[in-house]
Amino acid sequence: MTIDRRTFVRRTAAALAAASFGIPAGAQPRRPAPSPPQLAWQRDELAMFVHFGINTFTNREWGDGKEDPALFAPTRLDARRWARAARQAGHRAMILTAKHHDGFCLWPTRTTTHSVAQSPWRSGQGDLVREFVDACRAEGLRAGVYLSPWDRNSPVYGDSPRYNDLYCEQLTELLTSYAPLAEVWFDGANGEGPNGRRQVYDWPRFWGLVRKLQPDAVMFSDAGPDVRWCGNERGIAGDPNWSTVDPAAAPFPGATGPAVTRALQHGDPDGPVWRPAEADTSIRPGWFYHPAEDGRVKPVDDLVDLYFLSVGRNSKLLLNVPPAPDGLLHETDIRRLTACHDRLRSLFATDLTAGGRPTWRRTGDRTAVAEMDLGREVTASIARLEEDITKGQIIARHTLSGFDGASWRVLATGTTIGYARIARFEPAAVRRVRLTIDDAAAPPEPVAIRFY
Ligand code: FUL
Repeated sequence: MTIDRRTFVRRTAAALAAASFGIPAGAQPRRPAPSPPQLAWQRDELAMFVHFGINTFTNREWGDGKEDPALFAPTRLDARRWARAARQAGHRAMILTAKHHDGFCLWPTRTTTHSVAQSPWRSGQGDLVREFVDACRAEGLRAGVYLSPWDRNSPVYGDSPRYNDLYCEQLTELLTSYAPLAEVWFDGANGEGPNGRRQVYDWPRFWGLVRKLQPDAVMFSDAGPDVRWCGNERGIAGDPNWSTVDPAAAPFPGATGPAVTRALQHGDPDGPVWRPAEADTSIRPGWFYHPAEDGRVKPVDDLVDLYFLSVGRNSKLLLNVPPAPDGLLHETDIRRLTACHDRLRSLFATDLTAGGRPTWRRTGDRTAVAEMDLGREVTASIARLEEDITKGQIIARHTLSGFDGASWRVLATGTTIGYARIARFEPAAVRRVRLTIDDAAAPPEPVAIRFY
Protein backbone atom coordinates (compact mmCIF):
# COMPACT_ATOMS: atom_id res chain seq x y z
CA MET A 1 0.00 0.00 0.00
CA THR A 2 1.52 3.32 -0.98
CA ILE A 3 0.90 6.06 1.51
CA ASP A 4 0.64 9.75 0.92
CA ARG A 5 1.97 12.50 3.11
CA ARG A 6 -1.28 13.02 4.96
CA THR A 7 -1.52 9.32 5.82
CA PHE A 8 2.11 9.32 6.89
CA VAL A 9 1.54 12.28 9.17
CA ARG A 10 -1.57 10.65 10.72
CA ARG A 11 0.09 7.28 11.23
CA THR A 12 3.10 8.98 12.78
CA ALA A 13 0.82 10.91 15.10
CA ALA A 14 -1.01 7.70 16.02
CA ALA A 15 2.29 5.94 16.69
CA LEU A 16 3.34 8.84 18.90
CA ALA A 17 0.06 8.66 20.76
CA ALA A 18 0.52 4.89 21.21
CA ALA A 19 4.04 5.48 22.53
CA SER A 20 2.86 7.97 25.08
CA PHE A 21 0.29 5.46 26.41
CA GLY A 22 2.96 2.81 26.87
CA ILE A 23 1.73 0.62 23.97
CA PRO A 24 4.65 -1.56 22.83
CA ALA A 25 6.46 -0.33 19.69
CA GLY A 26 5.13 -2.12 16.61
CA ALA A 27 1.68 -2.74 18.15
CA GLN A 28 -1.20 -1.37 16.05
CA PRO A 29 -3.06 1.63 17.42
CA ARG A 30 -6.71 0.73 17.99
CA ARG A 31 -8.90 1.58 15.05
CA PRO A 32 -12.13 3.53 15.63
CA ALA A 33 -15.06 1.22 16.32
CA PRO A 34 -18.83 1.71 16.72
CA SER A 35 -20.49 2.61 20.01
CA PRO A 36 -23.30 0.21 21.05
CA PRO A 37 -25.98 2.59 19.63
CA GLN A 38 -24.09 2.90 16.33
CA LEU A 39 -23.81 -0.88 16.14
CA ALA A 40 -27.53 -1.35 16.83
CA TRP A 41 -28.32 1.33 14.23
CA GLN A 42 -26.27 -0.49 11.58
CA ARG A 43 -27.72 -3.91 12.36
CA ASP A 44 -31.22 -2.57 11.67
CA GLU A 45 -30.20 -2.44 7.98
CA LEU A 46 -33.55 -0.96 6.93
CA ALA A 47 -35.53 1.94 8.36
CA MET A 48 -38.62 3.71 7.09
CA PHE A 49 -38.73 7.48 6.74
CA VAL A 50 -42.18 9.06 7.07
CA HIS A 51 -42.63 12.51 5.54
CA PHE A 52 -46.05 13.66 6.65
CA GLY A 53 -47.28 17.11 7.61
CA ILE A 54 -48.94 20.21 6.24
CA ASN A 55 -47.29 19.62 2.83
CA THR A 56 -49.30 16.41 2.54
CA PHE A 57 -52.42 18.60 2.42
CA THR A 58 -51.08 21.40 0.22
CA ASN A 59 -49.47 18.97 -2.23
CA ARG A 60 -46.09 20.69 -1.88
CA GLU A 61 -42.55 19.60 -1.07
CA TRP A 62 -41.55 22.70 0.89
CA GLY A 63 -44.20 24.74 2.66
CA ASP A 64 -43.63 28.43 3.29
CA GLY A 65 -44.89 28.43 6.86
CA LYS A 66 -47.99 30.49 6.05
CA GLU A 67 -50.28 27.46 5.84
CA ASP A 68 -53.45 27.40 7.90
CA PRO A 69 -53.17 24.58 10.52
CA ALA A 70 -56.84 23.85 9.74
CA LEU A 71 -55.62 22.17 6.55
CA PHE A 72 -54.18 19.31 8.59
CA ALA A 73 -57.15 16.96 8.60
CA PRO A 74 -56.34 13.28 7.99
CA THR A 75 -59.51 11.26 8.37
CA ARG A 76 -58.15 7.71 8.65
CA LEU A 77 -54.73 8.26 10.19
CA ASP A 78 -53.47 5.07 11.80
CA ALA A 79 -49.77 5.09 12.75
CA ARG A 80 -50.03 1.46 13.80
CA ARG A 81 -50.72 0.56 10.17
CA TRP A 82 -47.58 2.45 9.07
CA ALA A 83 -45.53 0.57 11.65
CA ARG A 84 -47.03 -2.76 10.71
CA ALA A 85 -46.25 -2.16 7.03
CA ALA A 86 -42.69 -1.24 7.97
CA ARG A 87 -42.18 -4.31 10.14
CA GLN A 88 -43.71 -6.60 7.56
CA ALA A 89 -41.30 -5.16 4.97
CA GLY A 90 -38.30 -6.02 7.15
CA HIS A 91 -37.70 -2.50 8.49
CA ARG A 92 -36.58 -2.23 12.09
CA ALA A 93 -36.90 1.50 12.75
CA MET A 94 -38.96 4.49 11.63
CA ILE A 95 -38.29 8.21 11.52
CA LEU A 96 -41.10 10.78 11.44
CA THR A 97 -40.87 14.42 10.28
CA ALA A 98 -42.00 15.90 13.61
CA LYS A 99 -41.45 19.32 11.99
CA HIS A 100 -40.49 20.05 8.38
CA HIS A 101 -39.22 23.35 6.94
CA ASP A 102 -42.75 24.87 7.13
CA GLY A 103 -42.52 24.80 10.94
CA PHE A 104 -45.80 22.93 11.50
CA CYS A 105 -45.34 20.69 14.56
CA LEU A 106 -46.96 17.27 14.69
CA TRP A 107 -47.06 17.34 18.48
CA PRO A 108 -48.82 19.86 20.75
CA THR A 109 -45.67 21.87 21.49
CA ARG A 110 -45.55 24.71 24.00
CA THR A 111 -43.19 26.62 21.67
CA THR A 112 -45.67 27.67 18.96
CA THR A 113 -49.34 27.58 18.08
CA HIS A 114 -48.42 26.39 14.59
CA SER A 115 -49.15 22.76 15.39
CA VAL A 116 -51.67 19.93 15.40
CA ALA A 117 -53.28 21.59 18.43
CA GLN A 118 -54.75 24.20 16.06
CA SER A 119 -56.00 21.63 13.58
CA PRO A 120 -59.34 19.83 13.34
CA TRP A 121 -57.57 16.45 13.57
CA ARG A 122 -58.74 14.64 16.73
CA SER A 123 -60.53 17.95 17.54
CA GLY A 124 -57.20 19.61 18.24
CA GLN A 125 -56.39 17.03 20.94
CA GLY A 126 -54.17 14.90 18.71
CA ASP A 127 -50.48 14.19 19.15
CA LEU A 128 -48.97 12.45 16.14
CA VAL A 129 -45.51 12.05 17.64
CA ARG A 130 -47.13 10.17 20.54
CA GLU A 131 -49.19 7.95 18.23
CA PHE A 132 -46.10 7.34 16.11
CA VAL A 133 -43.75 6.29 18.92
CA ASP A 134 -46.47 4.15 20.53
CA ALA A 135 -47.08 2.42 17.19
CA CYS A 136 -43.36 1.80 16.69
CA ARG A 137 -43.08 0.28 20.16
CA ALA A 138 -46.15 -1.89 19.65
CA GLU A 139 -44.62 -3.28 16.45
CA GLY A 140 -41.14 -3.73 17.94
CA LEU A 141 -39.55 -0.94 15.88
CA ARG A 142 -37.19 1.74 17.09
CA ALA A 143 -38.48 5.29 16.70
CA GLY A 144 -36.67 8.43 15.58
CA VAL A 145 -37.57 12.02 14.75
CA TYR A 146 -36.67 14.57 12.10
CA LEU A 147 -36.81 18.11 13.44
CA SER A 148 -36.05 20.59 10.67
CA PRO A 149 -33.76 23.36 11.89
CA TRP A 150 -35.00 25.55 9.03
CA ASP A 151 -38.34 26.95 10.17
CA ARG A 152 -40.21 29.19 7.75
CA ASN A 153 -42.97 29.89 10.23
CA SER A 154 -41.07 30.96 13.31
CA PRO A 155 -40.98 34.76 13.77
CA VAL A 156 -37.62 34.46 15.54
CA TYR A 157 -35.88 32.45 12.81
CA GLY A 158 -32.87 34.54 11.75
CA ASP A 159 -32.59 36.07 15.23
CA SER A 160 -29.99 33.42 15.88
CA PRO A 161 -29.74 33.16 19.70
CA ARG A 162 -33.51 33.33 20.16
CA TYR A 163 -34.23 30.73 17.51
CA ASN A 164 -31.51 28.44 18.85
CA ASP A 165 -33.24 28.63 22.25
CA LEU A 166 -36.57 27.78 20.67
CA TYR A 167 -35.10 24.90 18.70
CA CYS A 168 -33.52 23.53 21.89
CA GLU A 169 -36.89 23.76 23.62
CA GLN A 170 -38.48 21.76 20.82
CA LEU A 171 -35.70 19.18 21.02
CA THR A 172 -36.16 18.99 24.77
CA GLU A 173 -39.90 18.40 24.43
CA LEU A 174 -39.33 15.60 21.94
CA LEU A 175 -36.46 13.98 23.82
CA THR A 176 -38.18 14.02 27.19
CA SER A 177 -41.85 13.34 26.35
CA TYR A 178 -41.35 10.61 23.77
CA ALA A 179 -38.23 8.82 25.00
CA PRO A 180 -36.57 6.56 24.23
CA LEU A 181 -35.77 7.80 20.74
CA ALA A 182 -33.24 5.82 18.73
CA GLU A 183 -32.29 8.48 16.17
CA VAL A 184 -32.47 12.24 15.78
CA TRP A 185 -32.25 13.28 12.15
CA PHE A 186 -30.76 16.71 11.50
CA ASP A 187 -31.21 18.25 8.10
CA GLY A 188 -28.73 20.99 7.20
CA ALA A 189 -31.26 23.32 5.51
CA ASN A 190 -30.59 26.93 6.36
CA GLY A 191 -32.37 30.10 5.27
CA GLU A 192 -33.10 33.67 6.21
CA GLY A 193 -35.64 34.77 8.76
CA PRO A 194 -38.24 37.56 8.54
CA ASN A 195 -35.49 39.98 9.69
CA GLY A 196 -33.62 39.20 6.45
CA ARG A 197 -30.78 37.56 8.37
CA ARG A 198 -29.42 34.12 7.88
CA GLN A 199 -29.89 31.93 10.91
CA VAL A 200 -26.64 30.74 12.50
CA TYR A 201 -27.27 27.36 14.12
CA ASP A 202 -25.51 26.34 17.30
CA TRP A 203 -24.79 22.75 16.34
CA PRO A 204 -22.53 21.93 19.29
CA ARG A 205 -25.33 23.02 21.61
CA PHE A 206 -27.99 20.95 19.76
CA TRP A 207 -25.80 17.87 19.72
CA GLY A 208 -24.81 18.30 23.37
CA LEU A 209 -28.47 18.52 24.34
CA VAL A 210 -29.37 15.31 22.52
CA ARG A 211 -26.39 13.53 24.05
CA LYS A 212 -27.42 14.69 27.51
CA LEU A 213 -31.13 13.83 27.22
CA GLN A 214 -30.93 10.70 25.08
CA PRO A 215 -27.40 9.29 25.31
CA ASP A 216 -28.41 6.16 23.41
CA ALA A 217 -29.84 7.99 20.40
CA VAL A 218 -27.69 8.28 17.29
CA MET A 219 -27.57 11.69 15.67
CA PHE A 220 -27.65 11.91 11.88
CA SER A 221 -26.46 14.84 9.79
CA ASP A 222 -23.90 15.60 7.10
CA ALA A 223 -21.53 16.10 10.00
CA GLY A 224 -22.80 13.29 12.21
CA PRO A 225 -21.76 13.24 14.96
CA ASP A 226 -22.84 9.56 15.02
CA VAL A 227 -24.13 8.80 11.55
CA ARG A 228 -23.37 10.69 8.35
CA TRP A 229 -25.41 11.38 5.24
CA CYS A 230 -24.17 9.30 2.29
CA GLY A 231 -23.92 12.41 0.08
CA ASN A 232 -26.92 11.91 -2.24
CA GLU A 233 -30.68 11.49 -1.99
CA ARG A 234 -30.76 8.47 -4.27
CA GLY A 235 -30.06 6.00 -1.47
CA ILE A 236 -26.75 4.91 -2.99
CA ALA A 237 -23.73 4.46 -0.75
CA GLY A 238 -20.22 5.13 -1.98
CA ASP A 239 -17.78 2.52 -3.21
CA PRO A 240 -15.47 2.36 -1.34
CA ASN A 241 -17.43 3.18 1.77
CA TRP A 242 -15.45 3.59 4.98
CA SER A 243 -17.32 4.06 8.25
CA THR A 244 -14.40 6.09 9.52
CA VAL A 245 -14.17 9.78 8.63
CA ASP A 246 -12.05 12.84 9.03
CA PRO A 247 -14.52 15.14 10.87
CA ALA A 248 -12.91 18.21 9.31
CA ALA A 249 -13.98 17.03 5.83
CA ALA A 250 -17.71 17.74 6.49
CA PRO A 251 -17.51 20.18 9.39
CA PHE A 252 -21.19 21.19 9.74
CA PRO A 253 -24.58 20.08 8.37
CA GLY A 254 -25.22 21.76 5.05
CA ALA A 255 -21.55 22.20 4.07
CA THR A 256 -21.32 21.73 0.31
CA GLY A 257 -18.76 21.20 -2.42
CA PRO A 258 -17.22 18.29 -4.30
CA ALA A 259 -14.73 17.52 -1.51
CA VAL A 260 -17.57 17.34 1.05
CA THR A 261 -19.62 15.07 -1.21
CA ARG A 262 -16.62 12.80 -1.75
CA ALA A 263 -15.95 12.60 1.96
CA LEU A 264 -19.61 11.77 2.68
CA GLN A 265 -19.72 9.12 -0.02
CA HIS A 266 -16.48 7.37 0.75
CA GLY A 267 -15.41 8.13 4.32
CA ASP A 268 -11.71 7.88 4.99
CA PRO A 269 -9.66 4.77 5.86
CA ASP A 270 -7.47 6.92 8.09
CA GLY A 271 -10.31 8.90 9.69
CA PRO A 272 -10.08 9.02 13.46
CA VAL A 273 -13.86 8.93 14.04
CA TRP A 274 -16.48 6.16 13.49
CA ARG A 275 -19.37 7.73 11.57
CA PRO A 276 -21.06 5.25 9.20
CA ALA A 277 -23.11 6.37 6.19
CA GLU A 278 -26.91 6.36 6.07
CA ALA A 279 -28.38 6.22 2.57
CA ASP A 280 -31.76 7.95 2.26
CA THR A 281 -34.20 8.11 -0.60
CA SER A 282 -37.93 8.09 -1.28
CA ILE A 283 -40.04 5.32 -2.75
CA ARG A 284 -41.62 8.09 -4.86
CA PRO A 285 -40.05 11.04 -6.70
CA GLY A 286 -41.03 13.42 -3.88
CA TRP A 287 -40.49 13.17 -0.12
CA PHE A 288 -44.13 14.10 0.54
CA TYR A 289 -47.14 12.38 -0.98
CA HIS A 290 -48.48 13.75 -4.27
CA PRO A 291 -51.39 12.01 -6.01
CA ALA A 292 -49.76 12.76 -9.39
CA GLU A 293 -46.93 10.41 -8.37
CA ASP A 294 -49.12 7.37 -7.69
CA GLY A 295 -47.92 5.89 -10.97
CA ARG A 296 -44.27 6.63 -10.22
CA VAL A 297 -43.64 4.45 -7.16
CA LYS A 298 -40.26 2.71 -7.51
CA PRO A 299 -40.59 -0.71 -9.09
CA VAL A 300 -39.64 -3.79 -7.08
CA ASP A 301 -36.44 -4.34 -9.09
CA ASP A 302 -35.27 -0.82 -8.21
CA LEU A 303 -36.05 -1.33 -4.53
CA VAL A 304 -34.11 -4.61 -4.52
CA ASP A 305 -31.19 -2.88 -6.27
CA LEU A 306 -31.27 -0.19 -3.60
CA TYR A 307 -30.71 -2.82 -0.91
CA PHE A 308 -27.55 -4.00 -2.68
CA LEU A 309 -26.36 -0.41 -3.25
CA SER A 310 -26.85 0.65 0.36
CA VAL A 311 -26.82 -2.21 2.87
CA GLY A 312 -24.65 -4.19 0.44
CA ARG A 313 -22.14 -1.34 0.51
CA ASN A 314 -21.73 -1.02 4.25
CA SER A 315 -24.55 1.48 4.72
CA LYS A 316 -28.05 1.54 6.15
CA LEU A 317 -31.07 2.32 3.99
CA LEU A 318 -33.61 4.87 5.16
CA LEU A 319 -36.47 4.52 2.71
CA ASN A 320 -39.17 7.20 2.71
CA VAL A 321 -42.79 6.05 2.31
CA PRO A 322 -45.07 9.09 2.60
CA PRO A 323 -48.65 8.68 3.81
CA ALA A 324 -51.47 10.19 1.75
CA PRO A 325 -53.83 12.94 3.03
CA ASP A 326 -56.20 10.34 4.48
CA GLY A 327 -53.33 9.39 6.80
CA LEU A 328 -52.66 5.96 5.31
CA LEU A 329 -49.84 4.62 3.16
CA HIS A 330 -50.88 4.19 -0.44
CA GLU A 331 -51.66 0.60 -1.38
CA THR A 332 -49.17 0.66 -4.28
CA ASP A 333 -46.36 1.60 -1.92
CA ILE A 334 -47.32 -1.18 0.51
CA ARG A 335 -47.49 -3.72 -2.30
CA ARG A 336 -44.02 -2.73 -3.55
CA LEU A 337 -42.54 -2.87 -0.06
CA THR A 338 -43.97 -6.32 0.52
CA ALA A 339 -42.84 -7.60 -2.86
CA CYS A 340 -39.34 -6.26 -2.28
CA HIS A 341 -39.20 -7.97 1.10
CA ASP A 342 -40.43 -11.26 -0.40
CA ARG A 343 -37.80 -11.04 -3.14
CA LEU A 344 -34.99 -10.37 -0.68
CA ARG A 345 -36.18 -13.18 1.55
CA SER A 346 -36.14 -15.63 -1.31
CA LEU A 347 -32.72 -14.43 -2.56
CA PHE A 348 -31.22 -14.93 0.90
CA ALA A 349 -33.26 -17.98 1.92
CA THR A 350 -30.44 -20.56 1.90
CA ASP A 351 -26.89 -19.97 3.00
CA LEU A 352 -25.05 -22.30 0.64
CA THR A 353 -21.99 -22.36 2.88
CA ALA A 354 -24.26 -23.96 5.52
CA GLY A 355 -22.60 -21.86 8.19
CA GLY A 356 -19.12 -23.17 7.24
CA ARG A 357 -16.13 -21.20 8.49
CA PRO A 358 -13.21 -20.36 6.23
CA THR A 359 -9.60 -20.93 7.18
CA TRP A 360 -7.76 -17.62 7.50
CA ARG A 361 -4.13 -16.79 6.89
CA ARG A 362 -2.33 -13.47 6.80
CA THR A 363 -0.02 -13.30 3.81
CA GLY A 364 1.55 -9.92 4.58
CA ASP A 365 1.15 -6.89 6.73
CA ARG A 366 -1.94 -5.75 4.81
CA THR A 367 -2.99 -8.91 2.96
CA ALA A 368 -4.61 -12.24 3.81
CA VAL A 369 -6.39 -15.19 2.26
CA ALA A 370 -9.45 -17.12 3.39
CA GLU A 371 -10.49 -20.48 1.96
CA MET A 372 -13.50 -22.66 2.44
CA ASP A 373 -14.36 -26.09 1.05
CA LEU A 374 -18.13 -26.34 0.66
CA GLY A 375 -17.89 -30.15 0.50
CA ARG A 376 -20.21 -30.20 -2.52
CA GLU A 377 -20.94 -28.24 -5.63
CA VAL A 378 -23.42 -25.40 -5.25
CA THR A 379 -24.70 -22.80 -7.68
CA ALA A 380 -24.31 -19.35 -6.20
CA SER A 381 -25.03 -15.85 -7.47
CA ILE A 382 -24.67 -13.73 -4.34
CA ALA A 383 -21.92 -13.46 -1.75
CA ARG A 384 -22.29 -11.65 1.54
CA LEU A 385 -19.01 -10.71 3.25
CA GLU A 386 -18.84 -9.24 6.73
CA GLU A 387 -16.06 -7.82 8.84
CA ASP A 388 -16.39 -7.97 12.60
CA ILE A 389 -16.87 -4.22 12.87
CA THR A 390 -16.77 -4.32 16.66
CA LYS A 391 -13.00 -4.29 15.96
CA GLY A 392 -13.33 -1.46 13.43
CA GLN A 393 -13.23 -1.55 9.63
CA ILE A 394 -10.02 -2.72 7.97
CA ILE A 395 -10.40 -4.26 4.50
CA ALA A 396 -9.71 -1.91 1.55
CA ARG A 397 -9.70 -4.29 -1.45
CA HIS A 398 -10.67 -7.90 -1.99
CA THR A 399 -11.15 -10.60 -4.62
CA LEU A 400 -13.60 -13.46 -4.34
CA SER A 401 -12.98 -16.60 -6.40
CA GLY A 402 -14.72 -19.94 -6.80
CA PHE A 403 -13.38 -23.37 -7.80
CA ASP A 404 -15.82 -25.53 -9.74
CA GLY A 405 -13.82 -28.78 -9.64
CA ALA A 406 -11.73 -27.89 -12.70
CA SER A 407 -10.56 -24.28 -12.42
CA TRP A 408 -10.65 -21.15 -10.33
CA ARG A 409 -12.75 -18.24 -11.50
CA VAL A 410 -13.01 -14.70 -10.14
CA LEU A 411 -16.60 -14.14 -9.02
CA ALA A 412 -16.33 -10.62 -7.67
CA THR A 413 -13.76 -7.98 -6.91
CA GLY A 414 -14.44 -5.11 -4.61
CA THR A 415 -13.14 -2.45 -2.28
CA THR A 416 -14.31 -2.04 1.32
CA ILE A 417 -16.37 -4.64 3.21
CA GLY A 418 -17.25 -3.30 6.67
CA TYR A 419 -20.60 -4.38 8.13
CA ALA A 420 -21.60 -5.97 4.83
CA ARG A 421 -20.47 -6.19 1.23
CA ILE A 422 -23.04 -7.99 -0.85
CA ALA A 423 -21.89 -8.91 -4.34
CA ARG A 424 -24.04 -10.22 -7.17
CA PHE A 425 -22.55 -12.26 -10.03
CA GLU A 426 -23.60 -14.61 -12.82
CA PRO A 427 -24.72 -17.93 -11.29
CA ALA A 428 -21.56 -20.02 -10.87
CA ALA A 429 -20.82 -23.61 -9.85
CA VAL A 430 -18.67 -23.50 -6.73
CA ARG A 431 -17.03 -26.24 -4.64
CA ARG A 432 -14.36 -24.19 -2.98
CA VAL A 433 -14.22 -20.50 -2.19
CA ARG A 434 -11.24 -18.20 -1.85
CA LEU A 435 -11.30 -14.63 -0.60
CA THR A 436 -8.07 -12.70 -0.95
CA ILE A 437 -7.58 -9.48 0.93
CA ASP A 438 -5.52 -7.44 -1.50
CA ASP A 439 -5.14 -4.33 0.62
CA ALA A 440 -6.16 -3.18 4.08
CA ALA A 441 -5.85 -0.21 6.39
CA ALA A 442 -4.33 -2.38 9.15
CA PRO A 443 -3.46 -6.08 9.55
CA PRO A 444 -6.64 -7.80 8.31
CA GLU A 445 -8.96 -9.71 10.63
CA PRO A 446 -11.14 -12.68 9.56
CA VAL A 447 -14.12 -11.97 7.29
CA ALA A 448 -17.35 -13.99 7.34
CA ILE A 449 -18.39 -15.38 3.95
CA ARG A 450 -21.85 -16.54 2.96
CA PHE A 451 -23.13 -17.64 -0.42
CA TYR A 452 -26.66 -17.61 -1.77
C1 FUL B 1 -33.94 17.58 2.61
C2 FUL B 1 -35.23 18.35 2.74
O1 FUL B 1 -35.14 19.64 2.15
C3 FUL B 1 -36.26 17.51 2.04
O2 FUL B 1 -37.51 18.13 1.99
C4 FUL B 1 -36.34 16.15 2.75
O3 FUL B 1 -36.86 16.33 4.05
C5 FUL B 1 -34.98 15.50 2.81
C6 FUL B 1 -34.95 14.21 3.56
O4 FUL B 1 -34.04 16.39 3.37
O5 FUL B 1 -32.85 18.31 2.93
